[in-house]
Amino acid sequence: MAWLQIFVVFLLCVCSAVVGEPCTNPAKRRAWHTLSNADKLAYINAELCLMQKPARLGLPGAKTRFDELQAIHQLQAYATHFVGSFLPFHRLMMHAHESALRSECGYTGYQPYWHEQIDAGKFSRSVLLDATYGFGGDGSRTTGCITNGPFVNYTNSLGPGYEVTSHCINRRISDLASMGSSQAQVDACLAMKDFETAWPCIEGQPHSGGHAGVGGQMQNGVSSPGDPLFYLHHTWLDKVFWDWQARDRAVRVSRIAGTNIGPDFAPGFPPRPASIPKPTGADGDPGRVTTMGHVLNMYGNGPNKTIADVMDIQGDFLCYEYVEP
Ligand SMILES: *[C@@H]1O[C@H](CO)[C@@H](O)[C@H](O)[C@H]1NC(C)=O
Ligand SMILES: *[C@@H]1O[C@H](CO)[C@@H](O)[C@H](O)[C@H]1NC(C)=O
Ligand SMILES: [Cu+2]
Repeated sequence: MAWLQIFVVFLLCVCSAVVGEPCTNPAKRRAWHTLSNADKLAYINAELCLMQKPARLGLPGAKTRFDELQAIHQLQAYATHFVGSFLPFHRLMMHAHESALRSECGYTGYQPYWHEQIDAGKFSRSVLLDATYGFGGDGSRTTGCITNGPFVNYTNSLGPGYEVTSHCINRRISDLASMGSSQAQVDACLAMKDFETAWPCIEGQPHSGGHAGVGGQMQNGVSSPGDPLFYLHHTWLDKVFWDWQARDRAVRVSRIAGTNIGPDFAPGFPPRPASIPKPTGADGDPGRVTTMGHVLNMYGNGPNKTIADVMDIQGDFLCYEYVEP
């Protein structure tokens, strides 16, 4: 009977290779507020490493690997906001960033998130803006440039908006605007019953709370990933999305909706120049509605995936969980 056992083991191996490894040991994404100083520095140093690595994908204007990740967003801002793919797209982008930190810069942790409820209404006093164990503080009132912290000398090549210019990381913190990230705003979205209402709720406030609360480039709908805080903000937003999905998991990982054609112009989004193609909505969808087969384009920063691939954060492709702060 030994041959039968060997055959069964062989079949199991082949089958699990075909369907992918099940997510049995999800990576832990933690709140920045709960990280040790050593963990914070490990993350910051990995980001600085991406800022020092030369670009390799040939994307317009990008000089570093950090810029190339920003380019994913700059090149398709109108195709990925105000559309059904908004949340899955940013989920995959966070994964591409986390993977780059790990595979190219020796980072052994996972993407942390900014639990913004803690700081809502008082972003200016957030520990995330610490000059030593954080991302540096507010912009100068004269130049807009951040004046301290580990990223003070970074010359960003993309932005503002669609422009390709050399500039500092700039901010203009607004405690008032950061109220949009409050627990009450989050709870209002978590209470939504279907994707059609949960997605625009999440994309409105809390999404805008983090962007407008930080201000400067973070408030630019096109070039916002030029501020490294973008990744902490959007990973938190991904947590809000997941917390909503987890309330009715089987249904909410298997259904998507919403238009796949964004507006021609949106507040906070500079007008799309002729060099950037108008989104056609044709990325794998048969019609005008976002479907599970919709392709999320990472422009070579990690693999393209479909929405179906990323709807479950503990599925065949993604494998992580959010640790509550
Ligand atoms: C930024 O550049 C200045 C001037 O060269 C230097 O003194 C400072 O240490 C640099 N700061 C960082 C965080 O790299
Ligand atoms: C990713 O998707 C875009 C748009 O569908 C496509 O042009 C590109 O070739 C794809 N990239 C890869 C690596 O498959
Ligand atoms: Cu975005």
